[in-house]
Amino acid sequence: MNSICEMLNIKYPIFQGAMAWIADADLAAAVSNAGGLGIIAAGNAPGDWLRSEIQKCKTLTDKPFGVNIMLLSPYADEVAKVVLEEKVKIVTTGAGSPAKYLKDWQESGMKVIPLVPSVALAKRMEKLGADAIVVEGTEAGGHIGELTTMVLVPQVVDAVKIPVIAAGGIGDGRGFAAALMLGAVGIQVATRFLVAKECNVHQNYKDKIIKAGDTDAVATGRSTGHPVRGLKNKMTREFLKLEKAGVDLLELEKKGSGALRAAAVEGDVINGSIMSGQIAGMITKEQTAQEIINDYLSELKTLINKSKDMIDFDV
Ligand code: TUI
Repeated sequence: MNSICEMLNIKYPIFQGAMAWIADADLAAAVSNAGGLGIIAAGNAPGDWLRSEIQKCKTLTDKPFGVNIMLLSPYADEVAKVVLEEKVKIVTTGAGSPAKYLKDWQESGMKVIPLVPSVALAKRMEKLGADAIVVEGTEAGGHIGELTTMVLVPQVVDAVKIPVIAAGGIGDGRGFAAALMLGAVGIQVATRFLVAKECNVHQNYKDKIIKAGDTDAVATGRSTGHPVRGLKNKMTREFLKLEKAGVDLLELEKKGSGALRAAAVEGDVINGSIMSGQIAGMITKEQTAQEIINDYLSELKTLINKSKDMIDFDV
């Protein structure tokens, strides 16, 4: 059996990536009910919000689900306690090292899966005792690293023994097949689930994703050290202009905060931050979480079945 499915007791090795302000109990439960791993994003939310989403998720699914803790959050300590108290079985982390929480979490039987954007961090997480890792290429949306999924996954697979889940740029079953070929045991998908029928993100946000083309997801903030990928709009154009002009970095960061909430919750897709991965151009319609997962699986199966015929030259 697939190592990550066995470890987490899930049917398919497809994680739903955390999306702050977006990935709530409704989306996580829908993905888990469809056989994947739904993940509630704690994002920048306080502990009581997370607690009620976890409790809601337990009423919506009897399947395993996870919580993602964004380590830059001012509420990180608080939500780290909530996942213990609510006996969440799987925690993923992003935007930092979960070192200070890892022991407490694992002593309570939780599986801990950090997200990393490099080989060095992957090795550090394995040494700390992480159960698996998600390696995220720069094709992903939101807070990103430098390396592409294509070059990062095989290098991390060679460097660690724990299971590797690939993330960033995996928009359909072709990406799923490629990730398995690179040595990953599973995939994490976020942007595609933005347009899930069960996803509560504002309709304006979904419409922007559906309309986006191949070059619409751009990275801002490379010069601040916290690059973030999202769809081009007035906000990204102004941000890039200020960045180019060498405006005070702190001022720039302030401009970024609150912008994701504006787009995701209020539907302000002009001044807000429409975080998105580079695969937005591949998304053409709203679907249920089950339909999205079924698409990945059927495309993967078709490809694997015809993979021998793809080598129509001598090797
Ligand atoms: O975390 C993400 N993506 C995110 S988080 C987010 S919310 C946000 N809010 C305000 C400001 C910025 C973001 C939106 N998207 N992806 C996983 C990820 N983790 N990418 C990079 C890392 C990472 C970076 C540094 C992981 C570990 C790390 O370690 C540094 C260290 O040594 O402590």
